Amino acid sequence: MKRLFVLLAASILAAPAIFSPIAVGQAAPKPTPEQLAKTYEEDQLSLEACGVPRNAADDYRPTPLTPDQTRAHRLPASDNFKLDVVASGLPNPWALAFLPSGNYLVTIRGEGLRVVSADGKTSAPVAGTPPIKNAIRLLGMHDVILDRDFAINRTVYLAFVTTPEGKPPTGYIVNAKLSADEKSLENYTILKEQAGMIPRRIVQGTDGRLYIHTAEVITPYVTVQNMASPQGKLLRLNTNGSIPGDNPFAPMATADPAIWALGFRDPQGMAIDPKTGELWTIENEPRGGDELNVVHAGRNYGFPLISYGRDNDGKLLNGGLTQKAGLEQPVYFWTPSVALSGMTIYSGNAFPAWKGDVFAGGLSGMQLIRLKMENGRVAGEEKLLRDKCKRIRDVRQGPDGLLYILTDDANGEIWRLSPKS
Ligand SMILES: [Ca+2]
Repeated sequence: MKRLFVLLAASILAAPAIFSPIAVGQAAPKPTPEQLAKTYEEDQLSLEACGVPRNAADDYRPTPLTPDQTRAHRLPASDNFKLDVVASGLPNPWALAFLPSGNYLVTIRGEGLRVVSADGKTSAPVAGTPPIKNAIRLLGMHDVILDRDFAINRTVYLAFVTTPEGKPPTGYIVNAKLSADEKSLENYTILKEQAGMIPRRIVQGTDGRLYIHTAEVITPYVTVQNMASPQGKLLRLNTNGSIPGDNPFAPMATADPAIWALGFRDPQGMAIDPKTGELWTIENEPRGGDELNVVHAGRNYGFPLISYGRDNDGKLLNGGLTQKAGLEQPVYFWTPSVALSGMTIYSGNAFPAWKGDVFAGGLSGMQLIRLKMENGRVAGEEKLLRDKCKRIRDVRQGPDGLLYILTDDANGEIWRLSPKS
């Protein structure tokens, strides 16, 4: 138990600064090796400025398969937004969803679920939420999403870990109905339950199915390539918990039929590209090598057989192998780690310059990452909000097209980015 805590803590502790802004509107120049080195150094300095240790000070940098897979050139600094604090005093919030009432549904890692009113007042815990009890502080209530027909059916889905009396820590994916007054969850139904499973994020696909990303954080990560285990996987369920008939491994007698893709370590962010319907995810490797992936049915994303990071003890994973036939390459990776959290792909009208960009939170990296995408590849990277020195837990696009951010803190906050007038 203690060991797991230490591993989790290590994976979430990490890095970065204030980059000299390039004039907005200026074409982004191709970076020189010196500039790339500066980017790295600046990240390290920004963490130091925040009073936290540098992450991977030895600058371990394995060679990418393609040059656009890491350390993309730095985008001109965005100057198109202002930041407002919507709410504060949330103890380690994990995920954020938007209710049609204009209120926010927020998961609290160690507790459950709360509603934050549009004007920032936090409710008592939502009654009827499954009890969260764990010896491991970093596990608990993770994601919440609304069903796409929530306005009609009031259905929400939750992903969490709790420790039932006399049992080991157990992962759950459940659905429930939120009462009309938003004060209680009405009789939740378990869709999947498994000892040791760490469900992190849920997304409802364009097909209406639930996609659930799960983690495996204990060395040597034996469950990740084990088809009988739902850990370190992307799972796909019908909204009532049954298995879709076309799940890729359903015909395999020895496989968990919920598995849709495999080979992940600790995925904490997931989003549908509104243009293509593709499922994009971000995950944390133990030390360096955090990844952005586009996930397709039946494929193997490689962990721990290949990785651009190292294990928590600093040793190479599988001899430092980074590529192998039959195993998917990440679209992009980060060395050192930024400890990725939530993500969104921006599709709103409030920030025309950001349309199609990937946003991802950084926990130990204390930053909001923006990736400019071109044809499914990363064309540039910006690191926002580093001057705030806050661990960023989630980033979501609101129904109003603004960006909302959760900070990971005993006094966690909801931030809103809106256009600068
Ligand atoms: Ca991978």
